[in-house]
Amino acid sequence: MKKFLAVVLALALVVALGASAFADIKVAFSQIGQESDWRTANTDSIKGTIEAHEGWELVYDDAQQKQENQIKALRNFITQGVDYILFTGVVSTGWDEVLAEVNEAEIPLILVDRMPDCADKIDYAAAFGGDFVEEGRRQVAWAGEYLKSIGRGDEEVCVAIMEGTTGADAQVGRTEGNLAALKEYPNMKLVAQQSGNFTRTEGQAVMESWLKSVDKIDVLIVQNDDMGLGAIDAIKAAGKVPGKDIIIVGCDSVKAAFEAIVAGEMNCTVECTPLYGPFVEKTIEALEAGETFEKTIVHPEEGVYDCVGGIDLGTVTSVLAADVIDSRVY
Ligand code: GZL
Repeated sequence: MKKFLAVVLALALVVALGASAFADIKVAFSQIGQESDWRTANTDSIKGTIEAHEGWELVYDDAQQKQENQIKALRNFITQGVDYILFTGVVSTGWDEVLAEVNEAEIPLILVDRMPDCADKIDYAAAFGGDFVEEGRRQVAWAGEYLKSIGRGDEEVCVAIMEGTTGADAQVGRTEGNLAALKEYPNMKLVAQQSGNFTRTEGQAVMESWLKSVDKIDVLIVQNDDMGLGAIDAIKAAGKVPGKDIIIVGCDSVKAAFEAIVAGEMNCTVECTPLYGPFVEKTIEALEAGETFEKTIVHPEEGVYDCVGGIDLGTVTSVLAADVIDSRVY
């Protein structure tokens, strides 16, 4: 019996090592963490695509939202001699040195999602991300147009902006878009602005503190849906009605946001696709084949989904969340 088990174990080892030994290319991915449903969907899309591709092996690292872990992972990828590195930084600054090391190792770098502020000083093979400024603009514009549609366009309303992770270009861009759009709606007064770090837990905590310290909040702009879901918990615990006493506008368009909108507890979410897998696959295939391609792609800014439908934002008209919730895949 012991001999049999030893043979089975040896065979399993050969199979495991064999798969790695036969991989044509190793694709390393330094992912920020698991802070939101968007991030989970983004990870699943990229990992799923790479792992399903014949001859490709994924080397994955989850940094738990710590920059030092990402820097360690990038150096580890270099030591392993991987063939490609996918990278999205938890914040925009502090990457110059380690990305220069990636360049020195001559490993093609593919920037996904959040861009490092040293992007113009390093070599990268491709970049793919969202138009965060437009997403932020759409959030506030939707609130302004919605207020008009319910006869509150001339009423002075108090607006709170809950920002994402401080220093991430998704936060910087969305804040720029939020503030620029606020100038178009003089009745909307900014009364609070603070980071909820893109997480549900911190979103709830920030909302709890605002409910105690801010006199009045009529509109809550949350730079991702997860913070909005946390805020809903805090608003309900304080005996107020989310979606009515406080209008809530999210971003990401994750399934849980559609469910909150259909339940009347949230009012709108602005789409930002996390489904990067197909872009990553196409780019690596092109690089492997020595083909030329569009180096920087800002993914199409897609829909705005809400509680009413038909809100015209110039670049897009909102769609009733209840009409499309069954077709959502993340
Ligand atoms: C956006 C991405 C943001 C999402 C958040 O491209 O960087 O990070 O909006 C996530 O949900 O945490």
